Amino acid sequence: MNDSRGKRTFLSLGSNVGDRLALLAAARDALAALPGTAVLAASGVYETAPREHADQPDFLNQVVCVETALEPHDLLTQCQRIESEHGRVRGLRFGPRTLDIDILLFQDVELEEPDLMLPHPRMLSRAFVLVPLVDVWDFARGMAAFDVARLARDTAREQPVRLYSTAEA
Ligand code: PH2
Ligand code: MG
Ligand code: MG
Repeated sequence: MNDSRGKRTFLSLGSNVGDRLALLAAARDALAALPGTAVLAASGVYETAPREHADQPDFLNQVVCVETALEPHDLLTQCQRIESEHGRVRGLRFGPRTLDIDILLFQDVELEEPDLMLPHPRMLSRAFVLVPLVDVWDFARGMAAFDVARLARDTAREQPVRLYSTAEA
C-alpha cells in the first residue's frame, strides 16, 4: 500500500551467509508486506568486502527507499522480526549474518537511544551503504542534504564495492 501520509526512510540490507541474493529479495518482499508500507525503490546489489570484522565472507548489500506509516521503533521491531524469520542468529557484533536490515535515515528524525540511533551512526563512513544509497537518493524527502555521491566516491577508494546485479524492475 502506498500511504501518501507515510514517512520516507532508507534501509540498508546485508547478507553474507546462505543464498545472499534470495535473502535480499525476501527482505524486500517482507518489507513491502508490512502494514502501511511501500518499497519505493531498490538500489543495485553490490558485493562488498567485510568491514569492522574482516575475517568473514563478502557481503551482498543493497539500499531500499521505503514509505511507511509505522513509527521508527515499530519499523525496527519489524526489521528484527524479518531478520529472525530469515535465520538471523545474534552472535558476534559485526560478524556473519544471513540477513541484516538497518534503518539508515527516517525522514528528519534524530534519535540517540541504545537500540536505535538515527541517522545510523556509521552510514557516512561505509562505502557498502553509500554506494547503493546513491542509486536511490533521488527518492530522499525531508532528510539532511548529505552529499552522498561525494561520500560514496571518497569511501569507495579504500573499500572494495562492486556491482553484483542491477536493480530489478
Ligand atoms: N555489516 C556489518 C559489518 N560489516 N561489511 C560489509 N561489507 N557489509 C555489511 O553489511 C556489514 C559489514 C554489521 O552490520
Ligand atoms: Mg548492520
Ligand atoms: Mg543491524
